[in-house]
Amino acid sequence: MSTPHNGRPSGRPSGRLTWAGFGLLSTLAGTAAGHLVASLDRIDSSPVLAVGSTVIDATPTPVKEWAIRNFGTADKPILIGSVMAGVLVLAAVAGLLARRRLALGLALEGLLVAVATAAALTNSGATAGDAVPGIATAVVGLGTLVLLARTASQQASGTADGEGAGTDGKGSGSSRRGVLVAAGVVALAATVMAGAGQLIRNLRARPEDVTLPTPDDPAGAFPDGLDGQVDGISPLRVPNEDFYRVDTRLDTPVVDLESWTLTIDGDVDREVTLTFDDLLEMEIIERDITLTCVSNSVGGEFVDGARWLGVRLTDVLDMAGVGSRADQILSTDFDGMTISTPLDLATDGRDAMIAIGMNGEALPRAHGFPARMVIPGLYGFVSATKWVTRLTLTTYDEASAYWTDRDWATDAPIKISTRIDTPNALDRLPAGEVVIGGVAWAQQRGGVDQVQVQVDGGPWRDAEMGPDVNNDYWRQWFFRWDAEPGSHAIAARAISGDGTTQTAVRAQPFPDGASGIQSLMVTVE
Ligand SMILES: Nc1nc2c(c(=O)[nH]1)N[C@H]1C(S)=C(S)[C@@H](COP(=O)(O)O)O[C@H]1N2
Ligand SMILES: [Mo]
Repeated sequence: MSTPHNGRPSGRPSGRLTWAGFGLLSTLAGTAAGHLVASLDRIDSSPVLAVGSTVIDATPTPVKEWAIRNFGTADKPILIGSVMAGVLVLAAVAGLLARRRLALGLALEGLLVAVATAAALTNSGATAGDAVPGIATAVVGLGTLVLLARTASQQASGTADGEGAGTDGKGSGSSRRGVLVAAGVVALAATVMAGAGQLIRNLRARPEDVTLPTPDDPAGAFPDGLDGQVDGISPLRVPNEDFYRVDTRLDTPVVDLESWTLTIDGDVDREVTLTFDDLLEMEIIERDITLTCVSNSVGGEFVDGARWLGVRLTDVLDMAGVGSRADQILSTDFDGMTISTPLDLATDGRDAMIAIGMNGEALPRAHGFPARMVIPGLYGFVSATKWVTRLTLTTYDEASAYWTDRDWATDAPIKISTRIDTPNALDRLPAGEVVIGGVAWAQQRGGVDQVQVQVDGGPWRDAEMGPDVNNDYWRQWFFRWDAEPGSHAIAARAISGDGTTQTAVRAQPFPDGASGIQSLMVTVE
């Protein structure tokens, strides 16, 4: 294997690829060990996730906007992927440095671990304990690099002594085998550790083990939507696995149900802490509500309707007794992430709730297990705190929340909007009857009364409306269009129950939600 071209001791194998591989493997093994250790306590201190969330938090809002526009919900996998790719390049460099001098490689790997540990320690809510996964990463990562380096040089010197070094850089089968076996063992160990970390997390809390109570105040019978009738239209009720997901997390949080509590504090008569069982004892309500993300662009995917089960937010607040100074509910999730909600809007009689169920199941982990806020009519970033653990009654003067600190609006009612689900932009369609269909929403604006469709800038014509679930729910609609050959522009707008017509004035999502009318081109043949 070895060639002493540049005066290195002949016992040291010179395969650059091999050494780059050592850097990669030792870094992966260290990272997997850190992830495993983090999974035992606080997954956020896992080296990869810690670096990833630090990058997310530090990303300026316009860049985030751009990423969401271009990658949608894939922004996170892309981010983790880029962080990982960058780290792996550096890991390979560390391996190459170690080939020259082991200490150099160790120094670079040590630096990587130090950065990840620093990221974990500066996470919101971090404690000194969050350094432990970093230490595990360092011990396993650096240790593995030393071991691999040693195996390689032993094999190489064994080769030099026994079978003769005269093989001119090719090395013998047995030396390569030794290095390969060592590398294989490390790769296997890394995989097992990463898998074990995931397994441990999954064992901790299982939404499927929760038995949901029957509602004291049930929602009405859910009507049949147009789902079966209009090809390509959004389902009236969106299944949990298809429901849009937007949050700052890189992982799917696993919150322990046994130790989970919800505390109401701040400007209250008495601080109250509720367990999950305490919630089950309260009056349980069931409501059909459509959530909408402020990042949704006109015609976008970040809006869906579901049936929620839970308790009234006002019932929870009343247990603590809200003081007279508060104008904000600052809600905090299990990890210290905060969302602020105007107190007057949350308590004005709308169906604001602490939800524990979604479409007949416990909340999925991705959607806030074991409990989240749901408030009709306000964008999710000021209302829909997932994995919620604390409601602090405070004022906007005293406290600000995650997105407020990033210049998003503080008070953000959902804007009336309509999405065309079918046809798709640039579709080629046969002439004759084409069914145009979609959904529209106007939560807390009296719901959707009417959707209108416009072809080629002509008159606005009424669409046929699907069932009206309630004013906080979206409504399906469709329009039979007699399509003639040529290229056509199709647009749709909604008129809400309070008599407002969806505005044509365009606004970007930042800072308080997109507006405008979706219009798309199709070709009829
Ligand atoms: N803890 C926490 N809750 C959160 C968020 C978050 O990042 N962290 N994102 C909010 C945003 S911006 C939206 S639009 C809704 C989305 O809820 P969903 O992912 O269940 O659709 O959750 C809200 N709740
Ligand atoms: Mo959102």
